[in-house]
Amino acid sequence: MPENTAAHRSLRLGVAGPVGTGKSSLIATICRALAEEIRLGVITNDIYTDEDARFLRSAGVLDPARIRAVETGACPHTAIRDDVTANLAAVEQLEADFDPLDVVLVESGGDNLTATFSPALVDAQLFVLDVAGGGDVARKGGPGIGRADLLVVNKVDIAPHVGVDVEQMVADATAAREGRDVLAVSRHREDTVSELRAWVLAVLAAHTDGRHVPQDPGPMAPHVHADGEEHGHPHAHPHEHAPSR
Ligand SMILES: Nc1nc2c(ncn2[C@@H]2O[C@H](COP(=O)(O)OP(=O)(O)OP(=O)(O)O)[C@@H](O)[C@H]2O)c(=O)[nH]1
Ligand SMILES: [Mg+2]
Repeated sequence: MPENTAAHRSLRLGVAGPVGTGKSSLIATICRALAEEIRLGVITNDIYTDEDARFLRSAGVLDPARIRAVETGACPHTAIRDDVTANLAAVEQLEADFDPLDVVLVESGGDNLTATFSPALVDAQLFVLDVAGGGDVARKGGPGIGRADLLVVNKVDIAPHVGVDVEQMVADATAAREGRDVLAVSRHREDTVSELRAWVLAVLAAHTDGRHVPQDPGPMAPHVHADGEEHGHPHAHPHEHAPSR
């Protein structure tokens, strides 16, 4: 049996970003573009439901058994960064049940601009913004915008309707990311879907031959937990979950 190193197991690819920016749709698009070529699995995270998993199953882009939900029961970032146990168990179970898988996509519950995956859970991560959030968002930075492996500026088909200049938004994002990858994507534009598909295949190739090194985009913004434990400087963002670490 091959050693269980990164190079011998699936590429675990996280998809994070604010609520409603199109994470589930992007995963459906990736599955549609690649399901015949590579072996895929999907883990979704919702706070109280399995709605995203049900949406993806009903999209008919992947065997429904390969799409599983983790109900986090707390702030989404907790389950993808502070205590990844439930997600890691779900990913490993999926990998064991469908061995071998090439890529497992992990969708974070929609969170704020600073939520990122721990490199203990994923090998690479996408951060998804949409043009409806406004052209300025990309400039505002934060760990996901600044240092995720790929920043997706999503729903570019509606840019004219929300008064956003996509080229400018991509240029701002590229500057904020010091040249890291940025893609303008719409699920309604095949040229952008092809670019996204090529990006995933390139990271998979780099992962498989050991060239890809997982990066930690960095912790989320300092915040205070409900028990009063401070992480960085205090900031009005109380949580109901147990303290991390
Ligand atoms: N016009 C347009 N709408 C899109 C696109 N992608 C997604 N949407 C729409 O955006 C809405 C939210 O999409 P989801 O994929 O559910 O977003 P999400 O980020 O998974 O949402 P949460 O999981 O709730 O945070 C839906 O109404 C989608 O149909 C796109 O490329 N263009
Ligand atoms: Mg979703």
